[in-house]
Amino acid sequence: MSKIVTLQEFIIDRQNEFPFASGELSRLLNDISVASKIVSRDVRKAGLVDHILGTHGAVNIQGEEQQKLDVVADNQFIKMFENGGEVCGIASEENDDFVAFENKASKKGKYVVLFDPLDGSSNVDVNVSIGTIFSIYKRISPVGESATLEDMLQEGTKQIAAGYVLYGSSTMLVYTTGHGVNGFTLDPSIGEFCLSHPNMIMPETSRIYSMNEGNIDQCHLGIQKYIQYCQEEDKSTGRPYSGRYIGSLVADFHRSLIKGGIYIYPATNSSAAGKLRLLYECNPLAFIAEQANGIASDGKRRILDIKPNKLHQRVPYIVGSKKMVNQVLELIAKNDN
Ligand code: P6P
Repeated sequence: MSKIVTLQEFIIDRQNEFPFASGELSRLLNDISVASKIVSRDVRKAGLVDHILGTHGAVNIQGEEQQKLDVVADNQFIKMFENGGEVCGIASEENDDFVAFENKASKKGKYVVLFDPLDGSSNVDVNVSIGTIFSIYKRISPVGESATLEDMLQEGTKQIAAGYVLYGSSTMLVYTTGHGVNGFTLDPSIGEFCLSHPNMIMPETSRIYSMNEGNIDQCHLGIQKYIQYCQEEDKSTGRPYSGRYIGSLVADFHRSLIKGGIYIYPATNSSAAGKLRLLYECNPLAFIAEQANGIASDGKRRILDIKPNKLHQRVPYIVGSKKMVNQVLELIAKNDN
């Protein structure tokens, strides 16, 4: 049995990857792991709360209103960041505008965090995996002042770190700081994230594609042709492939990271920019994908190169195994009218 390596040990051991690191990023990553454990606990009891102890909107015995789980998660992460002293401001799916922390210690924080506190939260009701996604940037605004919108609207290539927490059959935290991707599984009996998936690499190809095919008639002809290709029978290329769509981005992405595959959320007639958000869904997962030898594109551009202009900006999203994504990009280029 190999030695257990906790996330805390791993972060400290890797601290020397940052020549000028004086521990702030290590502390920030640790803060995220602590908040994730608390959210994991709340997610695990959601079914009980919603069906036995009172649903959202109900008033509990203390006279407090039962909050939706994504609001609870959002508040948990914001509280952790605001009190941690490393973060000067945040942007989150749950907040229309960004939040600049005005306490003296936070204003000295070097980082901003953009996150989706509980992506896929509508799946809680049907007990399907959900996740937290986060992205960390160095601030642009001067240390000591309030965070600005400019701090939040940076290209994905500027990310210092990115990761996700998957609240699935087990709770896993997967992250990168630009030096590869590593996965940690929460051992609830000791309350520690333990290194379970070192040096994660996405297989170059796979027989799994992931898309809400209800959108198939509304998307680019090149994507339609790719899905047809996946569904045709051709034993020499292992087709037909398998369609797997959980409807929870973190879970669908994680499967692609482990087994290979492609996830597509295209532009549709009803949503010209697609559904997924660039800043706190697509960019962090794109950083992880590229660090694991995968690709992330909007169909024309590398996701990480896109200059954001709005906090909640949406982009079409094609992410996964290198050979599969490149095949889709070729079909899009070939069928561009
Ligand atoms: P649809 C969840 O709402 C989410 O943002 C992602 O987690 C998921 O992949 C996608 O939307 C599902 O969207 O339109 O297929 O229900």
